[in-house]
Amino acid sequence: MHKNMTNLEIAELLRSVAAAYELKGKGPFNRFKIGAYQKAADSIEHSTMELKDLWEEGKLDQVPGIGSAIAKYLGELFKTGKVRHFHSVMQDLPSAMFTFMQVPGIGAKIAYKLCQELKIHEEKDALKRLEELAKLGKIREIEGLGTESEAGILRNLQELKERGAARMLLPVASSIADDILVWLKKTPAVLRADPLGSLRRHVATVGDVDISVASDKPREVIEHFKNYPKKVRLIEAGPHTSSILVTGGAQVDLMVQPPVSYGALLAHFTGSKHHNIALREFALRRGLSLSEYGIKKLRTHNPELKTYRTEDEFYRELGLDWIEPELREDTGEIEASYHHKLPKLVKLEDIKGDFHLHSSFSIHTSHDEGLHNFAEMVKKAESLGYEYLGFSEHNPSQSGTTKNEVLTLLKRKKEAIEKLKSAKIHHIFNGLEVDITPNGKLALPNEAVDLLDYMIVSVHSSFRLSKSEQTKRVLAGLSHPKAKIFGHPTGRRLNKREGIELDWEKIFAFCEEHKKLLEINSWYDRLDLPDNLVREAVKRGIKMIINTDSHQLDHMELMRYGVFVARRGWAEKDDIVNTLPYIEFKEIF
Ligand code: DGT
Ligand code: CA
Ligand code: CA
Ligand code: ZN
Repeated sequence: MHKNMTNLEIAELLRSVAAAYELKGKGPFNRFKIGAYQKAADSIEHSTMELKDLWEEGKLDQVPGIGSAIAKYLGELFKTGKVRHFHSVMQDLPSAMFTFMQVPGIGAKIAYKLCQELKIHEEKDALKRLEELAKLGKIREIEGLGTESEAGILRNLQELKERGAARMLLPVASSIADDILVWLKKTPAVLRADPLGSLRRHVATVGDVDISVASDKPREVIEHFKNYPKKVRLIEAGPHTSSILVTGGAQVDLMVQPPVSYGALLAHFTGSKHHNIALREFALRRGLSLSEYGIKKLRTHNPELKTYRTEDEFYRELGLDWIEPELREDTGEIEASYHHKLPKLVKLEDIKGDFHLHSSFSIHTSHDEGLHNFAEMVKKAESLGYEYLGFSEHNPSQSGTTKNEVLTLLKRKKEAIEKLKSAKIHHIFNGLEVDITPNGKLALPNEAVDLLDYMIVSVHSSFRLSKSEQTKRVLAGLSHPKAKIFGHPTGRRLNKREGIELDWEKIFAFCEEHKKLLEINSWYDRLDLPDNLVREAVKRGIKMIINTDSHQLDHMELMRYGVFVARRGWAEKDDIVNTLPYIEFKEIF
């Protein structure tokens, strides 16, 4: 417990108190208290306002779910960093118990039992010990638990580990950074400010937000940073660095350097770590030592520090071409830079069309429908400067429609699109996103396919087939001549679901031979094909298409995230077919 706890931490604390009451027995009074603490925890977890701010404004009792007793305890917490009553309720209980309760499926009673029977009391390494003992079969020996509980606990421990490592999705981290940049620029001491680290490299998920500032007054900048209105806690502050925790729980690291050495700072904190290490070794072999301040020549009597205003000058000093941040992962970029062979990465401005759009045109789709109609989406595409687009609603539901109904629906859609075309609004393609069913068949009758210009074929079910079955399934689905695009190929959902297992050697070979396109889906929790597979595809000369998978107009602006993925995979304009002008693009379909 301490004075500056975040909402999430407070919610967890209240759940611990509830658990303590739960162990104390079943009296009606206890049961009432347990409910009250749990309800307060739920409400705090979902509150958009920081609880401490509300307390300072005297509005704590206005939060639904927080009664006067709990409000009083929270006041004590914010004032003194402790709640005597909570201490007295929880003091006889092993602290490891509350750690165990983070594991899904472990409630207060089981947690307590595990502590007693396995003799784990301290929080430190509690989960690790629990895992070890579960693997040794010690949990099944506890009365009331069995092999099934043991297996469940092991599974849930694994899940917790993965979730514990949950990272922010790129757009979330970007918007946190943008807000802080606006704040930083409010003081004249800040001459320039940039997001660095994984954020600047446009990694799909971001651990913490790194920000650099050019300034001759670092102290003023740090003070201003510490006053950021959404700060919930100061982690540390030094003469030119500081870290804070902001609303929502993200950590933000700040680094300040004078403008003369800003180039070195950018290079040092853009990373990745592996790129930095490789670059340092590369420099050392040339008798140079790198730091966030600049470059020193070693083996001279009086090694003098040379500073760099820009990253370009910094890299040039090392005999290297400037390297795009997306490439800085130590996967050959330093070598390529040295030989002037870096790729000319594809850019957002190169994109001339979007081919994965879900409109509201009703064809009784098997999955979700879009929100906007053809004309609205066409207009949006025009505002984005596109030359062409393709509508690809989900196929009609197989269980809910007969074959004749499907044909009627798709004829109607074709006519509607023909009408748009004759109005010469745009170059419009009539597509469909079709499920590849678990047995490899497409969820659309063949006659219906004849009505389409193209199909995106995708996996939307049975994600856990074995690698060989899954590969067979996908290749069967892709083998139809009109199945031009393999949609969101791995099916991953970042922080939610692992991708399907595929034999990529076979998939690539098939795409190469039959000129199939791999989609780079820009939806921010897909970003699928992932960047490492993009890189493989680029190496083999397999073409890709970057789509947004939009279900409404503003989704169409997510294209940039797909472009980031392509860039991280070293893709150039030529690797991405929707950079082609219409005349050449239409030849593919
Ligand atoms: P993240 O935050 O996990 O998404 O990934 P990054 O790449 O932002 O990593 P972070 O925040 O730990 O570090 C920020 C920058 O600092 C990173 O871009 C490279 C640099 N850096 C981190 N660790 C090291 C290190 O051990 N050595 C060197 N030379 N640089 C490092
Ligand atoms: Ca970072
Ligand atoms: Ca960091
Ligand atoms: Zn899909």
